[in-house]
Amino acid sequence: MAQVLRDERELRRVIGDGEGLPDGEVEGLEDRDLLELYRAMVLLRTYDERSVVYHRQGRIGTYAIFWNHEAMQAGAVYALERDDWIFPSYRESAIGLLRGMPASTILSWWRGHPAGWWNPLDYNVASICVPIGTHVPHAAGLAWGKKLRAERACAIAFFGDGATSEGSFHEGANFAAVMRAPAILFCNNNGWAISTPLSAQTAAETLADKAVGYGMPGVRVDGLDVLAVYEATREAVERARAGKGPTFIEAVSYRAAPHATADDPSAYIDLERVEEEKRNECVGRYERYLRRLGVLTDELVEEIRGEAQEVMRAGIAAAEAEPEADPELIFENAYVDPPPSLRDG
Ligand SMILES: Cc1ncc(C[n+]2csc(CCOP(=O)(O)OP(=O)(O)O)c2C)c(N)n1
Ligand SMILES: [Mg+2]
Repeated sequence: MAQVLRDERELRRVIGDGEGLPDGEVEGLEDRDLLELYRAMVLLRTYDERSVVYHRQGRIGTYAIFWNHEAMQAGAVYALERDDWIFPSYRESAIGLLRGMPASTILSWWRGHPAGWWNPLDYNVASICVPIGTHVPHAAGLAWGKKLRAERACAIAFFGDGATSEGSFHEGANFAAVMRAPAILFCNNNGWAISTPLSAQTAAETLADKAVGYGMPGVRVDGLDVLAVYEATREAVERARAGKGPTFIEAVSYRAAPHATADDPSAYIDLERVEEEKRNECVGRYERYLRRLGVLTDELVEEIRGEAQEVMRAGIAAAEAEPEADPELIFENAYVDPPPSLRDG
């Protein structure tokens, strides 16, 4: 198995291209696991594509698209156990689906409805974090707590390339490393922080280089290769459980969708590159790998897609069946002494 290198520069890759680039495999994964990973990716892809449609129909609010991030999310979560904690950013809003959270809960979150807030203990999935990077110290602290209690669990925080410029990222990374907390800092480097390109984000050669300064290993993986992501995360989890502290994983991609439904990237992005990324998108790439292995058939693809579509149909119906929320809730607990404009309004 590949080692976690201190300064691994090449992107780790397992899936080939069916031509010159050979397919690899991950030790310990059976056909059943390979299909579970596929099922998870299709569920996330379906959630994402349906959400964009629901947004256009006015059925959910602004939505942060994660199209082509499915390999990072599904691969990393598959390397965890149920007791391990996940700290998502808005880009991983639907990651709870992989822990059995109903789609209606997440759709309600994007509808701004109170039914969209869950008890993190029910799924070991923390609240979706919208402020950039503020959940990194939370994940580090929770992981440290697990260590103090001599529990086996670890914590993973997902954040973007832009988050690595935020103070809380640095505080969380330093704290996790000094405390040797069983934490995984998973950076989805999609090359953009809204319209800010990576070149304006950092002068470092790679984001994984930042790990060295904190004394933790940094790994770089192809973020569109679900098996490489899985393997790198599994190694990070093993390190965490062995008391060796945190790992920084930089999963590299190029954002192929708008930042969110309110964004028009044609004003700033390299559109040719986007088209190229779309042709090599992660679900199709994994599907072709599984077909080359003879693990996936047309019937199975249809069945898995059909199941995911049904989850979404049921999810939006349940979210829309929620009674309307009381607008007063917005102000409850917000003020000890409400200003007159609110009190008398
Ligand atoms: C503390 C904070 N500052 C600014 C913002 C506004 N904002 C929302 S998304 C975003 C870009 C983040 O980019 P990145 O970390 O690369 O994540 P990505 O959206 O690419 O997944 C910014 C600056 C915010 N949400 N929180
Ligand atoms: Mg980004």
